[in-house]
Amino acid sequence: MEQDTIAAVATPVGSGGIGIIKISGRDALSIAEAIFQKTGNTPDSWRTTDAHLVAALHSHRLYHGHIVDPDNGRVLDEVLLAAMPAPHSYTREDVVEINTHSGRVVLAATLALVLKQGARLAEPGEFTKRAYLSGRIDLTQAEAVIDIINSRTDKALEIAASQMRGDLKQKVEAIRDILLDILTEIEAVIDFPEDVEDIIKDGKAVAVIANKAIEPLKVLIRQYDNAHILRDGIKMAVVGKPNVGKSSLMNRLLQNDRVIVSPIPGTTRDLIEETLNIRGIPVVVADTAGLHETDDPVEVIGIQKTEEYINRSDLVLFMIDAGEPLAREDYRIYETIHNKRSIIVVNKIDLVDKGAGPDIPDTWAQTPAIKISALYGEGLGALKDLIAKISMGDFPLEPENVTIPNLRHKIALERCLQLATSAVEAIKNKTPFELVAIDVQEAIDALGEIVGLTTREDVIDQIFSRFCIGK
Ligand SMILES: Nc1nc2c(ncn2[C@@H]2O[C@H](COP(=O)(O)OP(=O)(O)OP(=O)(O)O)[C@@H](O)[C@H]2O)c(=O)[nH]1
Ligand SMILES: [Mg+2]
Repeated sequence: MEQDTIAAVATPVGSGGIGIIKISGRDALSIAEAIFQKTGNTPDSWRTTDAHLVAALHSHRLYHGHIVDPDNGRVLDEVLLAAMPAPHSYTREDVVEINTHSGRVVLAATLALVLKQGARLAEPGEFTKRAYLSGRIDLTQAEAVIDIINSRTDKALEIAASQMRGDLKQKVEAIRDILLDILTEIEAVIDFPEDVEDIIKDGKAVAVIANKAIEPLKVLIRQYDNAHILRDGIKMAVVGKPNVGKSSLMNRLLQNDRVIVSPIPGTTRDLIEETLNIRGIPVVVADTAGLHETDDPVEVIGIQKTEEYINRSDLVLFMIDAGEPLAREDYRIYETIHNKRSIIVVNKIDLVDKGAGPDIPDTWAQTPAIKISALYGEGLGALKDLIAKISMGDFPLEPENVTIPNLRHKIALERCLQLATSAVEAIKNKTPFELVAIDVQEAIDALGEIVGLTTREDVIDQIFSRFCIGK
């Protein structure tokens, strides 16, 4: 596949030690030749040899030299350059990487020079898309690249790294191969009914589909259900009436004084969001404005925002004061949150005798409750455990448990499961094999969507649009 040549700055914007410009495509090496002056050679000496720069540079080595504008001889920067000729590169095309100093101007000037030599600016994710289109990686591995970049916890990184190694791809392909074999058998039966191998007729096919397709599909779907929050995270809101200690808890969880805490009710007026890692789960936690009746227009806006946020949250920490009887506001807040996954957090237990606290109505019993002191940090470990348990159940976080499909994969796995199940039923019911074959073919296609064999163009575009430029 001969593609045009793309280039981009691959490192984040800003000042730093090095910035990298990546070039990929058929002109990558000649562009490098035009603008790179290798140390130890005058430009003339290596241009007079009839060897191309490609031949002059060993692949996958870093060469020291300068970027020089061929039009006017202006030296832009002292750099290290690596040439990675096809097919041994990220994209499987000719790739050149130039390590310049990292500054906005030097990177922009070097990139402009590269573009002037005929490359075009890469689109977001285009290098990885080329790696996928060239067949070096499948779609799950391409998705893992973005997951690695976006990982917010070690566990999320572990999941993404496993996917990048191809663990999910292999599991999906193994199931797909089984279904392909079955399809071949079924087609043989359709074409040559008299020579039928017994595999279909005596029920062996049913067992093969059940054990080698349906079972592993169920395992993968279960992995998603149990553990997808390790990669996707959860949104958690801390709500309660004014002054119960919501901001104090937020600061405790973040281990710094991010939010203003004061004895004045109504201190927090805006919604404050931060990301933290609770037992390996990326949690976006929001401290909210205390919920109560007020005429203050700024507080009113804060309260509206809180109510919207509650709707979007996966988990709500409903905080009450250990030292005070429940107020009308508490009952009203419970009404808003009782249908959500929530935890009643009884705060300020340092102010009351051990075991004491407000009388919690029996009707609230369905919601787990925990006692803490946000001020002194008491009960925080137990609260984190409870957050993790409510979010993940008892799912074990063992290293072998890191093949976790994403939502896109899960939807395809479920469709495959449903079709495979219906194929089994059809075989058992002696449905004509032509019809069984349709189910099996569609089940195969569902798996093909995961790895990128039968994925719709717009879905592929959408996946790569999540990337940054230069990846
Ligand atoms: N004794 C005691 N005081 C606490 C505890 N948690 C918070 N406080 C105090 O309670 C007061 C209010 O705390 P905040 O964290 O600002 O409460 P809030 O719920 O964010 O209040 P608003 O933003 O006004 O809704 C502060 O004086 C805190 O120091 C606790 O566990 N024990
Ligand atoms: Mg507050």
